[in-house]
Amino acid sequence: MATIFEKIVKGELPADIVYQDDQVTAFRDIRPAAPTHILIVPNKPIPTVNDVQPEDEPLLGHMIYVAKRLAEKEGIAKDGYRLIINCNQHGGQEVYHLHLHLIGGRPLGPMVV
Ligand code: DGP
Repeated sequence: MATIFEKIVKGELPADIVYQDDQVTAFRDIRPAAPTHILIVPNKPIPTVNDVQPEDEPLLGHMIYVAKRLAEKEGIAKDGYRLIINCNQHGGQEVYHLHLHLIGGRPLGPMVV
């Protein structure tokens, strides 16, 4: 069954999309943890980091590169930001379509686990 994020990628559910290309879609998190909170998701549905295959390596690099460019566009690159990928239950993953959180726009403090 398609996840919420797969439906957003396909345009079947609304989202505040800030970037899209043939590999990834980036949209604002519905429950922002900071002034900037964007999710960068692969267009193809990879459930978790555990499901990443060798052929996905360029895609994961692209996700980080898109995050870097969006951080610049959001004006948070210089002060800094945090990139997070949660995996499975202990990692606090809620949506089982791989996604990279780009969070910034305020001091985030030490990482709390
Ligand atoms: P995670 O815990 O890493 O799986 O994060 C899932 C994030 O997705 C969480 O911060 C809230 C966000 N989210 C959940 N449902 C939706 C939705 O329908 N739209 C958007 N834009 N974000 C969502």
